Amino acid sequence: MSNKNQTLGEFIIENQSSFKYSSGELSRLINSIRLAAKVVNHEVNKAGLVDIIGNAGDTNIQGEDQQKLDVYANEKFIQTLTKRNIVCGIASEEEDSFISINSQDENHQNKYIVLIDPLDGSSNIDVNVSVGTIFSIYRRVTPVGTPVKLEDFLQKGREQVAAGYVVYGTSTMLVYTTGHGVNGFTLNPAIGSFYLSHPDMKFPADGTIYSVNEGNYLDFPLGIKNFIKYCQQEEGDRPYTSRYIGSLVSDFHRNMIKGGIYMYPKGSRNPNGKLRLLYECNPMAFLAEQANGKASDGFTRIMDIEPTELHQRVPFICGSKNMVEKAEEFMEAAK
Ligand code: P6P
Repeated sequence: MSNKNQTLGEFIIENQSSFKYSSGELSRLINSIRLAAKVVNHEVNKAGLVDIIGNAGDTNIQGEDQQKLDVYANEKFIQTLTKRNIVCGIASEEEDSFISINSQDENHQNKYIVLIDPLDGSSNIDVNVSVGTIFSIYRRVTPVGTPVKLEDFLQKGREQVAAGYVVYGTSTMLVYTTGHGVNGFTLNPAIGSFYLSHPDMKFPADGTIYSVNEGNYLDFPLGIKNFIKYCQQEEGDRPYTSRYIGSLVSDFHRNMIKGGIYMYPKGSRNPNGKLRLLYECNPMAFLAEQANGKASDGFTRIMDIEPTELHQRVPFICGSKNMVEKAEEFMEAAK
């Protein structure tokens, strides 16, 4: 149940009872993400004006240069989630290992863990192109009352209780699911509130947009090459349109609204693909499936993949159901 122009806070309260664990903790958790998103949005929006653009002079575990906003966003999300005393553990793209949160939860009574990519697409920051935050929420699997363990984070994507993203674009939106569909909220910066602007978001079953970095074409598996050639052929609604922003959240968001497919296949430089399973692919796959879309590695449903390590990468194909299934057909045929 949702009505347009409802604030995110009102929506959370109204829909809290639909969440089977509705003890209010998840609501408080989503609210803390909302707060962190507003704080990060404020910095992202003025990145060009203050000395926060550019390289933080460090590299993360991925070996990627840490942009200052990456570091800032990471700190703000961790700080906000810790202060609200709701989660027992956090994993982040910017942290080598997971963080056990017990500063105020010395008895480890909190039940939720959060995995985040605090600022995805950060290479776009200096050129004023959209970036995003991605989050994934699980209930812990180890006993309440004990410090979290790696196994709490290495859960299959199908165990997620909530997932979402913030897209810092021409407007700032928070889009999330708790397993009851996908809803999008747009920030009114003058008031500082998110308003329900995109209720019950759904991927069109078909689309005419494909998103992939074709600079890597020669490196792609044969099935992906054949699918791209299929997209480019003159027939019916093809050739499709190629749109690739270099920011997963933005490409996903546009494809969900207009219909389309996003692909980050494996290649020689990225033998397992580039995107991280736990805090990029799984949350986006949860959203995709909740919006009648699909997400796989070309063969296996993303949310069925058994994680083996915190920062593991997987090939990622996600978007309109019929387009993903067509790509999977080409992958199967080229086996
Ligand atoms: P490439 C950003 O670093 C990211 O993780 C996604 O947001 C984006 O789609 C992809 O990588 C871009 O990678 O190799 O095409 O520049």
